[in-house]
Amino acid sequence: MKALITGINGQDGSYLAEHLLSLGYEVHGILKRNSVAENQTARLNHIFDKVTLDYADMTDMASLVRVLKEFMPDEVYNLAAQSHVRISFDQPIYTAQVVAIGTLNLLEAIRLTCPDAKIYQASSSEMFGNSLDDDGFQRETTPMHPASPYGCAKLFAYNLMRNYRHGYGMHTTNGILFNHESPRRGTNFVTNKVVKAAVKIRYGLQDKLMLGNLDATRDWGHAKDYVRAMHMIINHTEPDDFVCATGISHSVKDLVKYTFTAVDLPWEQYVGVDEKYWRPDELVHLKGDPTKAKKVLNLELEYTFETMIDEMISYWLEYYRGKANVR
Ligand code: NAP
Ligand code: G4F
Repeated sequence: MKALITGINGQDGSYLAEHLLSLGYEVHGILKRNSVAENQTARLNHIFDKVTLDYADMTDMASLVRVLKEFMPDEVYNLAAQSHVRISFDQPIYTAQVVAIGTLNLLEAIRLTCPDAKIYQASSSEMFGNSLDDDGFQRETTPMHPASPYGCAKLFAYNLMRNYRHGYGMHTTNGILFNHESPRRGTNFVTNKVVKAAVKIRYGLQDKLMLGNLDATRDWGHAKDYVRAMHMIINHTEPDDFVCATGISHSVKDLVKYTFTAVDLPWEQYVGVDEKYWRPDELVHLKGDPTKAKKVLNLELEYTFETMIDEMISYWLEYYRGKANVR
């Protein structure tokens, strides 16, 4: 089996590449051009010789057609995105070009070159916005009212998948994934920002941590569990849409308390709030109902919030050990 991953050098792309290689797939990915080429593939260093990479960009349909024609994949995982919600308010047009029009470019490119390929779209719980069912959960049937340019662009891409499924009979699927983290998470997302800062403070390498909304709640799972879900979703007999979530949510303040306690620091002394990390519109609560994925796909998650944060803490403790002026 041959898989093409857009966004292969991102958090999820790197774990998905590992997972597919372990299942015996030939794995191919696209990279967009970056001036510091060596940093761009940092998450792939350990499997660099096992995957093939080609330059292409979601905003350049000709480049997508070229790569698809060359590789003719059985499965395409569309993970590429400007994926930072706060930054989507600063760069709304670019975000829409990559996430919304980029997905349309990819779908058209697949329709022209390899229409039988199965497609997985990295849809997001950010599409729900502040819409909740009466029981406080979001699920596949919850109305979607996105609260950011990123969420709006993801909703466009989600609907395209459904439209190409119904209109052209293509095997297009959506994983509606709630937040998922790991030591490979970008350090400007809140979990890795908090964990990295707590460890640096513990080692005397940083004085303070400034955050935005501490009351927002998120349903945080582990990226390793969720890439297994991606493979299950694309390979389900009928193309369909699935929520992937833990069903448990925590506030940003809970995350801060858990992390600082784990490294033996009183969080109140070190954590402040800076308005620059607030968003013009805030998605306040996310908690997903994973019932459908559990029942239909038999999806079981291995990590809990606590084991995931512990793994991230261990990663940063190891990273800074030796560089530290421990106090
Ligand atoms: P990530 O670490 O930010 O990775 C995004 C990837 O997209 C990177 O490889 C990036 O390459 C690539 N990319 C960005 N713009 C591109 C372009 N114009 N052309 C080609 N590639 C481009 O995100 P992630 O956390 O792995 O998430 C993977 C996908 O799932 C994203 O679509 C995200 O929106 C979605 N999602 C994530 C979560 C979550 O909690 N992690 C939840 C729901 C949905 P560079 O690094 O070189 O820029
Ligand atoms: O870690 P975050 O930036 O993730 P957010 O906005 O929920 O988006 C992530 O999850 C989505 C799925 O729901 C993905 F689709 C998306 O691509 C991305 O992976 O922020 C989480 C919460 C927010 O409520 C934010 O306001 O943390 C709050 N927060 C508080 N202080 C902060 C900060 N977020 C960031 N990034 N930085 C802060 O200093």
